Amino acid sequence: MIDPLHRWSTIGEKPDYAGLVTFAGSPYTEDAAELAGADVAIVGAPMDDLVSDRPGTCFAPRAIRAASSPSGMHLEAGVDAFSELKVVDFGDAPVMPADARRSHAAIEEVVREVLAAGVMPFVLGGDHSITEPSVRACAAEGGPVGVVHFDTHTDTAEHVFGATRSHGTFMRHLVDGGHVDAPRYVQIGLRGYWPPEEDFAWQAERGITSLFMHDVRDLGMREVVHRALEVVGEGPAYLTVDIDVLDPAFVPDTGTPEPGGLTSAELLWAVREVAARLELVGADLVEVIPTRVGTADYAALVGDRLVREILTGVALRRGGGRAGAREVAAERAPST
Ligand SMILES: [Mn+2]
Repeated sequence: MIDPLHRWSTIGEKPDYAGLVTFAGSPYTEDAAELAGADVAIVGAPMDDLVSDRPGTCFAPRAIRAASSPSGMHLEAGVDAFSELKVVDFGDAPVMPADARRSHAAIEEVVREVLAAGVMPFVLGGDHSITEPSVRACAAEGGPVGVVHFDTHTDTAEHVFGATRSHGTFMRHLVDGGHVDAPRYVQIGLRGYWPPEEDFAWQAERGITSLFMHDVRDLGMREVVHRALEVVGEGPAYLTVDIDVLDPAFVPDTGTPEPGGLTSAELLWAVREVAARLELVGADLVEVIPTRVGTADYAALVGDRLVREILTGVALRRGGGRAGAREVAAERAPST
């Protein structure tokens, strides 16, 4: 296990731009035996073979790590997720360029190793198809999961350009395969012009809940998240965040951007609230396309902060933070 902060321990603080690039300066290991006692393991899934438009998400795990900084207390929640939780960077799954099947198998295997150690996996994509092997591993461990899915798109198509394996079809595979409990599956942030009506009909037959951007506009973010939490309820749940749910004004660097999306402030609050309220067994963040270095890459920076908010929510759920911090955080939902 390598601790990137160790050399700076006498000073007390490592500069963000120096040292080994791990998520938030977390200790790094690729040895599953060293996961014992950890709460969360970061796993990179650097593949983008299954995109329908712009590639580049294979560079995101490194870029998100490089845009991240060592931890500190969350000023609103009153908790430092990285002191409350033992977070380990478990490195990248050994993906194979141009062989999505083998890449998915590699991701599934690494996520299984994390789960077998009793640790929550947090996967950094990659295109959104990486959610398929990650959820499969989670469901194999504890049964079908409920899902909170932030995205512009449903990703439940039967085909995209005639291909069944795609970042636009994986949720259908997960539902059909019994890995996702459809009545406990909710989508948030849908908008635009895809998928066609027959895919929404397929969803409705299975009891999947869709919350659109016009619902966010009409009801407000707090009510939308409240409804999502009601849908998922008790039991194991998985949180997947496609960064294209954000308006391209905030993050244009994603494969299939669509105007009219969430603000960063809305999404940062929402993912923390979801993580604080549900029994998360796994999570991922996908579809970031980095184009700059370090914190100059805004997509990677927002990606890093989304992961932190989710970890802050997990820490709050486990009793961390100031007294009443969970309630305070919920009260401060951004109004839209
Ligand atoms: Mn997606």
